[in-house]
Amino acid sequence: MQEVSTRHFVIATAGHVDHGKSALVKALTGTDPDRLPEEKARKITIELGFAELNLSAPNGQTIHAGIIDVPGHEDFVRNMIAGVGSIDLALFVVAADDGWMPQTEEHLQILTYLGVKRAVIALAKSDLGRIDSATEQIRIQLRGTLFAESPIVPTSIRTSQGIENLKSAIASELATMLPQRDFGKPRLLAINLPDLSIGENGIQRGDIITVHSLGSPHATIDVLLEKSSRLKRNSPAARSIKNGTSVQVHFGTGRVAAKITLLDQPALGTGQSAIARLRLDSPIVAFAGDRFVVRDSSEQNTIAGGTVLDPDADLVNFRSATQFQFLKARAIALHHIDVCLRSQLQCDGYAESKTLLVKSNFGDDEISEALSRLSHNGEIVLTTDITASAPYWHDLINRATIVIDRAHQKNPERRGVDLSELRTDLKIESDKLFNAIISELTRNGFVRFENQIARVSHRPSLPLELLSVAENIRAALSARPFDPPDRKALSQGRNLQQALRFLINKGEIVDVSREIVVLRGAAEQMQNTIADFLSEKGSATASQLRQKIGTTRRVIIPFLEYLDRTGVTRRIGDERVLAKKSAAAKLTDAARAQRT
Ligand SMILES: Nc1nc2c(ncn2[C@@H]2O[C@H](COP(=O)(O)OP(=O)(O)OP(=O)(O)O)[C@@H](O)[C@H]2O)c(=O)[nH]1
Ligand SMILES: [Mg+2]
Repeated sequence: MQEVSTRHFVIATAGHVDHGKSALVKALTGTDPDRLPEEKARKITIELGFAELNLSAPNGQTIHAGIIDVPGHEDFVRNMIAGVGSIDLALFVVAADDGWMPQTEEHLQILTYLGVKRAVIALAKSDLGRIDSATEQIRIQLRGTLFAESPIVPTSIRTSQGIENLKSAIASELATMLPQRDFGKPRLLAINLPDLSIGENGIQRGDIITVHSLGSPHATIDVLLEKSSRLKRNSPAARSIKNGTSVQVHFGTGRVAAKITLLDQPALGTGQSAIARLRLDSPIVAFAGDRFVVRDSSEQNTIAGGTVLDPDADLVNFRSATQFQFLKARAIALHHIDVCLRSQLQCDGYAESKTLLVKSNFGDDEISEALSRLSHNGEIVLTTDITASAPYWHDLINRATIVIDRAHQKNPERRGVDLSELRTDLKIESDKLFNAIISELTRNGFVRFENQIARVSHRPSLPLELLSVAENIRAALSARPFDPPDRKALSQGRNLQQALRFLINKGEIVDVSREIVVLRGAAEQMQNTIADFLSEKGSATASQLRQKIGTTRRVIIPFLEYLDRTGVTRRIGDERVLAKKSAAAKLTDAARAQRT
């Protein structure tokens, strides 16, 4: 037996006040969506109402649709907008006796701004008007809109005419649609959480509950604004939007006051679109691609709509060339994931991979699929944490290579370049980016030791002019190997310092302390003498060890501290003993000696 699954959709009504929306919802579902006493008394819808409709589609599918019934009255457009924010299908109601009316028009524009693409039109009260002429009028009004081809179904709740037709029209439309994808980024609008406080300090209508990983809310967002070409000339709603215009912006079920700044044109007239910055009175969590409706500040007219291009514009200069490019690119193809990724990486050069398009309507799978495709094409570079545009990345790698090569040339005696120096030269702020660059370098011909990096092939060597300097240092140290001159005397001037650093790095000279350096051979002799003495006596004072070696206090104290640090000896009060490790080593030596 073939399994039949139920598909779920959301429908909202739309249309002028009193045109029969709620009556139609009741006729379709049996549920009266007007619940409030005030609604019953005034015979008008105020708040959103809800009902459920179960249908079977022509292909046998069962369909479950939640219906949101919206108010038509001009005073409640705000509630209407909240109802139609993320629906699959509009049930657009026009009364046959009244025909096309102001809120029929306003609701059509709102549905368009919000990206609703499908509708079924009910020609309600068909018992009261002339079906032919009303249908003709509606077709003319819908010309050039997304609903131009939508079915128009005459209905009457008085005669029950057309109710079944309307059900099948809705079922046919929904049967051909994919339900909205769940892209794994919840932003709830209606929720039932009895423990939450409601009101001024708690949550309010329009507040968004979301998951932390989607990032923080922002009060500056960059958008594409559009003003419908349908607005009647000389009507208040048709007035151009200028820089600094104060408006009410309706996002989802919420509303926030905002000021508009236009990017590259003085005003936005009917039929035009423009990139704009919205400075919101309070921050919101918006996603790139989110659509919204703009009403004038007094909430009399719907004056524009728009799409979010950059939901995190707080720290970005609106008029910088990079942001301009970024917004232009996104404005053209916001639904195209490659365009969105490219535009961001072209603008920022790189991003932490896990933050890329987090605030967008693309799902995680879609994003990682696109990233691997673009990386396969060579457009971007993916590392564990970082995604970078390929030119940006290769430029950094090239510059790093140049910095390191120059440093090797300039200071061939040095082992490599300090990472901090390299980072400053490359002007990299992000730890993650810098680490990614370093690991890329170490996979390709470079080696890192502690806090330095060098070419694998780099062999530190003294430049000619330092050879004699190094010779002088060797001579000075070997004159009295156990009582060498002060380190200060060996590091006066850049040449001495460089040569000394080279000999230390090379291992010829041991860096005992800030005051003392000794030749490696001398250091080994001193260490052996001390170890033998301690292994024989168990412990000894610094003074005994100094006499044993024949050196001075100036040298023995730092040298013993050096042995403590390197795990050869351990200090107990005024005495030194062999550290466990070296004592054990001595024992094995002794055992070995006995055996042979
Ligand atoms: N003759 C006739 N009257 C209808 C029909 N449908 C609705 N009405 C009447 O029209 C009036 C308004 O109907 P509602 O369903 O409340 O209209 P509405 O569009 O929901 O109104 P709002 O929600 O306030 O915008 C009511 O008195 C209904 O009885 C119909 O098919 N024929
Ligand atoms: Mg109603």
